[in-house]
Parts: sequence; C-alpha cells; structure tokens
Amino acid sequence: PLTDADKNHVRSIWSKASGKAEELGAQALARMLEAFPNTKTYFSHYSDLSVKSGQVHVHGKKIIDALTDAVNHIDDITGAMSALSTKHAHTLRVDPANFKTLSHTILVVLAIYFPADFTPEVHLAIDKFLAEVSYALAEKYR
Ligand code: ZNH
Repeated sequence: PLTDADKNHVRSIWSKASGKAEELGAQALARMLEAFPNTKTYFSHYSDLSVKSGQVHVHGKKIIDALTDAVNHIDDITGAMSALSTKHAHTLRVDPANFKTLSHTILVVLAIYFPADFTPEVHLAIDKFLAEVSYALAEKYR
C-alpha cells in the first residue's frame, strides 16, 4: 500500500501534471498505441492514432482527469474508480493486462516532462499509485 510519503510524492508531481492533462494524456496514449501496437485494436473507430490526433487528445485528457480524481481520493481509489471499472469490464471489454501497459507509458511521459521531480522515490510512489489504480479498474471483472 501507499505510505504517507508515497502519497505526498504522488500529490506533488500530480499538482504539475493535472494542469497539462491533455498534453500528457495524448503523449501517454499515443506512446502506448505505437510502442504496444496490439492496443490499437480498441481504438479502431479513431481516424488517427498519432499524437497529433484530436481524438487522442480528447481521450488522453479524460485518462489524466480520471487519474486526478484517483489522486483526490487517494485513500479510496477503489471507490473512486468503481464506475470506470464497470465500464471497462462490461462495455469497453478492455483486457485488464493492458492497464499495466498504459501505466508504463504514463510513467515514462511523467519522467520526460518532469525530469527534475522524477527522483527514484517519486518513481516508486507513482509506480505504486498506478498499480493501485489498475487494480481498482480490474475490480469489476470478477
Ligand atoms: Zn480507458 C474510455 C480512463 C486504461 C481503452 N478510459 C475511458 C474513459 C476514461 C478512461 C475516463 C472515458 C469513459 C467515459 O467516457 O465514460 N482508461 C482510463 C484509465 C486507464 C485506462 C484511467 C488506466 C490508467 N483504457 C485503458 C486501456 C485501454 C483503454 C489500457 C486499452 C488498451 N478506454 C478505452 C477505450 C475507451 C476508454 C477504447 C473508449 C474511448 C472512446 O471511444 O473514445
């Protein structure tokens, strides 16, 4: 579980990230689609999957805003992600193994955008936070 120090690291880097939600989200989503091409199957209804795509920007912002919601409810991530979990499990039918892939590209993008903040302690905290979000998103698959 996240320690108090982890939570403070997550809040601190997220205070910068949340203001760049669209840009960071588009970068992370486009990077997932390009570096892990099997994930493209879920977005076949998008006309452009590149980082310049308007659809990728709109969806990327939604992802980061959902994570901002998780940061704002860091002691009840499962509750905060409950509706989104139902949607991914029953409507979108995303293989939950992919949550790890997107978490990875979000981590990479944060490291690129905020290199001075991205200490090993922050790296650990964000990795644990994203793993908790992924676990919460997988909740309704059972
Ligand atoms: Zn997801 C959708 C979030 C992951 C796929 N998403 C979505 C949304 C959100 C999200 C917020 C919106 C919803 C509504 O509208 O209601 N996701 C998210 C998060 C995560 C995710 C936070 C993690 C971290 N997803 C994911 C993955 C995938 C996905 C991994 C695959 C691969 N999603 C998806 C889809 C959709 C979504 C497909 C739909 C979109 C459109 O259509 O546009």
